[in-house]
Amino acid sequence: MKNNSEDRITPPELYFGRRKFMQAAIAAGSIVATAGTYRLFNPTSTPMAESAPLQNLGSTELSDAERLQRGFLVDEERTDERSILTYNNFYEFTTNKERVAAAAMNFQTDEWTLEVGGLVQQPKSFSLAELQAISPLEERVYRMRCVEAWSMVIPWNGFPLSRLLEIVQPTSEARYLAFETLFDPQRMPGQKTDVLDWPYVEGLRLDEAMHPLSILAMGIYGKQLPPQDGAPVRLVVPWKYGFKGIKSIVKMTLTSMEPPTSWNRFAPNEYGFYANVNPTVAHPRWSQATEQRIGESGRRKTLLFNGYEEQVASLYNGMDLRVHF
Ligand SMILES: Nc1nc2c(c(=O)[nH]1)N[C@H]1C(S)=C(S)[C@@H](COP(=O)(O)O)O[C@H]1N2
Ligand SMILES: [Mo]
Repeated sequence: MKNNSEDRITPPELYFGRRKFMQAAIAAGSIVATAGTYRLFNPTSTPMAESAPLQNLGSTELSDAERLQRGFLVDEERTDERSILTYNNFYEFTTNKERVAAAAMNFQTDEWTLEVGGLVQQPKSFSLAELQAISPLEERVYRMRCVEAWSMVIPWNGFPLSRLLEIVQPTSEARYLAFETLFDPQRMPGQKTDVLDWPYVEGLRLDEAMHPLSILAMGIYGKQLPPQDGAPVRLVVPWKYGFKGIKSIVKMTLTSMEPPTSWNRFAPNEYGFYANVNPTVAHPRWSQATEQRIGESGRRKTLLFNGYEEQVASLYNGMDLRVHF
């Protein structure tokens, strides 16, 4: 999503349609020009961390019809696991999407703590075991739409963010929730560069954070979240652009004022605080009307609120979505 680094990155339609692309290239006699691309992205050989199966998967009492209606399940083909694990944005490791998995493979998260404080009655530092004990992990199959106009369908395992907030009990003054990623340049070498101000920060309005679709994810496809996707715990808010889904969270703070967010700080005219998916509000440098679903050929129409309009539109009643983009 960053101007200078994105230019170096091969567009996904090239390597996800690699076989076709290679055939076309061979036919055109230009194999030499494509060899580099092929070497760069070969998902079957990308070294990455092995993820253990999750122990505390919960069975949902809801029928599939109810899950569909609530937006917990989407009636579209799931993106294959390999693509989800090998095509990532995580600038703490590298700005090259195809290299994040390898760059993050030795990232250790065993002694993790998540500190929750600010305007709460019960501030608490959660160990990983305590986080996992909050709730059995439900499966949520959500669309994921990056602001760069590619998308996936990801089966997350997680629990509603509201469950954690109920434990710490926000005070009546709390109106926003601020998030912070780990800052540790030894473990996250991308933090030795200045592509962004570190640590990565994000925020939600408290009613957005309390919405049943907002989850803290600890797994994908029934296995522990791998480092490249934000281990050990990351935010998922499916009606917003992917960059709101802050990874590897160490701190959450309830506040009365709108907290700063990394991409808004970086380019306030390009990335708003709300970042709700909206096909009618173009990014200043590209349209948001359509998207490339990873693994598909051709483009899909982008849906208002990423297809979750029925569930979330009421959060924004009376707001001008062009002003609060
Ligand atoms: N800490 C942190 N969180 C982050 C990012 C990042 O660079 N650092 N990238 C964001 C962006 S732009 C996207 S699209 C998603 C990508 O999530 P995925 O790699 O699991 O698909 O993570 C988001 N969360
Ligand atoms: Mo993104």
